[in-house]
Amino acid sequence: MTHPRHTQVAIVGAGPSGLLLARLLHRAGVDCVVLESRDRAYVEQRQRAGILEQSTVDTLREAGAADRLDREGIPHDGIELRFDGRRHRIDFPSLTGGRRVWVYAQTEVVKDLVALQLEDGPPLHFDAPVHAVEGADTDRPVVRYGHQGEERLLDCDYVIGCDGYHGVVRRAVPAGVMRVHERTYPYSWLGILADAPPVYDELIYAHSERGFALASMRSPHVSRLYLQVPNGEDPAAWPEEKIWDELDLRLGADAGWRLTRGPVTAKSVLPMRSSVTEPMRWGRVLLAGDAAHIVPPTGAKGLNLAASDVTVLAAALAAHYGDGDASLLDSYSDTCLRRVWRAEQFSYFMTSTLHTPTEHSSFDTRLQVAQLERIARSHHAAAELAENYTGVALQPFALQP
Ligand code: RFL
Ligand code: PHB
Repeated sequence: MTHPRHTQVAIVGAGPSGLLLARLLHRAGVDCVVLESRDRAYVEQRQRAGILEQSTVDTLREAGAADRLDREGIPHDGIELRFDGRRHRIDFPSLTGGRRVWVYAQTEVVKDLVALQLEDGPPLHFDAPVHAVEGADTDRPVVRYGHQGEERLLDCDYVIGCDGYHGVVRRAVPAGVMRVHERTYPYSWLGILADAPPVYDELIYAHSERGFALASMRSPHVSRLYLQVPNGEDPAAWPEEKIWDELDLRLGADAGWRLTRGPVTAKSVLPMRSSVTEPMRWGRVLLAGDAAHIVPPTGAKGLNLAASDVTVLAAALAAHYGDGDASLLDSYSDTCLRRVWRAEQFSYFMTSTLHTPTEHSSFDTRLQVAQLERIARSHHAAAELAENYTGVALQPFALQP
């Protein structure tokens, strides 16, 4: 593939946000190039999210990237909460007027988008780390990147930072322009992938005095399971038997309840963080997805927020190039941040309600159980959770007050 020297939109990062933005722009007739620092196999195999909201599925369909999702994605109409030795199911459709979510792994979304992009463009370059963005305060920023042992330059009208939490694009913005609001948590997740059938046909979020546990899935034969562990935990401290025993203890609502065990094929420890950078735009530099905000994974929101940002951004760039209307670009940051803060609040709520604080007292635990009881007994409290989990509708948030 030849390397263009100019494009309308330079997209840095080929995670879900960069890839989806590229598809949406391509369909809208806007010219773009995607630069990704890692190789294709790495990007396609990175284990991450598993839950797609309806609006994310709709955007993937709009982008022409949902054929396999429509065949293989598993619709879920609820989740189960386990606490205090009890089980309580949250039924999404009846609480939200028909909304649901899909189990379809981020790895598969990324594979589908990469395949489409390599088939019919726009250009996507792997092993092309961006080193710097120059002239970000001019009308013609330049992206400096490495590829095949050479330093290359790409001129563009706009640079989009889809380069994740440790990305470089935001470094082009002078200090003090963007403000970062951040919180870290005193615990992490140990996540495993196992060749074992899921224990239940929906996700289980379990509160336990031993710590939080989550039972998710990737397919009818593969389970994705998480355990709360202290920060800095070494995955080697968790041999397979210990992981399964602990999952049984934390997830088990009934005596004798057991997970079906199987070989563990991946194991890692994931720290948790909440972070929002605002505004998400400075002149011709715009941030999207994890480059602009991070949520702890308990609310399953990260990938969905990334999809929502780029849906807004693609429409804004299409309006700008199509009929010279810059108003959507001007409101991009405000439009996205309303939804981002809603998701931040929900993710914080799910995290702090379900995890055992490191220095917890029995009082804290009883408060958490009282909150979970409230969700189990009140239609309003359950509907609040279900609405947030299935995704706040984009449209009302796109309207100006
Ligand atoms: P990504 O996926 O981090 O992609 C950024 C890309 O940028 C590249 N890059 C560069 N490329 C060129 N030059 C540079 N200088 C570059 N620097 C970086 C990187 O290599 C990478 O390819 O960000 P993006 O696209 O914004 O996507 C965000 C999502 O990946 C993330 O929010 C979700 O995975 C979060 N998340 C979940 N979200 C959900 O909606 N539902 C879930 O169920 C869910 N579960 C999760 C999750 C995240 C997790 N982890 C690992 C934090 C579960 C976990 C365990
Ligand atoms: C996952 O399947 O990886 C997953 C599901 C729900 C979450 C987090 C992760 O809240």
